[in-house]
Amino acid sequence: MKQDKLKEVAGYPDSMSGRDMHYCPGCTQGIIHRLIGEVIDELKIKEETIGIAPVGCAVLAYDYFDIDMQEASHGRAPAVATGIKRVHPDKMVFTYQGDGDLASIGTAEIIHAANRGEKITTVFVNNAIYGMTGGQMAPTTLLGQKTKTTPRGRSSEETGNPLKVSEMLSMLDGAAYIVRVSTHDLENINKTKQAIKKAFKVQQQGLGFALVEVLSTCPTNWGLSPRQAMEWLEKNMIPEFPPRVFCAPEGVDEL
Ligand SMILES: Cc1ncc(C[n+]2csc(CCOP(=O)(O)OP(=O)(O)O)c2C)c(N)n1
Repeated sequence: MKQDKLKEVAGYPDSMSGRDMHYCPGCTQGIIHRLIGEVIDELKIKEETIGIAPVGCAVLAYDYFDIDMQEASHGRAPAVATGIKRVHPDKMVFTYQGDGDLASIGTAEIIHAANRGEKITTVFVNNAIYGMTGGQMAPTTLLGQKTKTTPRGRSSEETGNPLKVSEMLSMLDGAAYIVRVSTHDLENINKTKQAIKKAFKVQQQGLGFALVEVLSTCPTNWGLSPRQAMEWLEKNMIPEFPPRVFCAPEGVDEL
């Protein structure tokens, strides 16, 4: 019944299942899922798209899309995507990964997939924390940010500095399109959708590896209300992780 009501108001992308999501109030992962669903619908690629779900809060992503999905073990989504794309070069293959999954245990996989120029697309959700496991420090945790494992705030002496994944990957020759976007307000959510669409089109045209880093919220583990979390993202994450295009193939704006 809930689903029918939602359909009356807005409708669900055809490429999504419409199941109720388990995300906490104020977490923007549901929005990011929806944007991917809208892009798949608009590009009319539902039947040829294969998504790779991560380990992290989005572990159940396969339940929320009505497309072929494959679960990967923690951090290994780019390796799984590589295998699937090479066997099915005509398919649209994307990974969906958090910052613990992609930038901690899976650092090697993402660097080498990007460096090889695998023709896959990665949606990288940066919420500056390990959400699923209860709020431990991630590589992207901000200096001074309190987490379960940095109760006095992250210090660079002890745990290094926030890892700038997009900056790093864009240095690699195999990277075709690397962009950072955010979900803290409507304007930025719309930009996020456009970036995801371009990243899919880069793959469609065989131009190489594409990654969209999406700044996201984790009100539960940040200890904030949904509204405060949006404000915290804008105030604290945007200066450290400024949204921008890091590299793009020629003519990307016409895509
Ligand atoms: C091999 C392995 N190591 C550790 C874990 C525990 N673990 C599950 S999810 C996770 C981190 C998730 O954080 P992130 O990728 O940022 O995603 P989020 O939950 O914030 O969306 C960890 C460490 C695991 N499941 N498997």
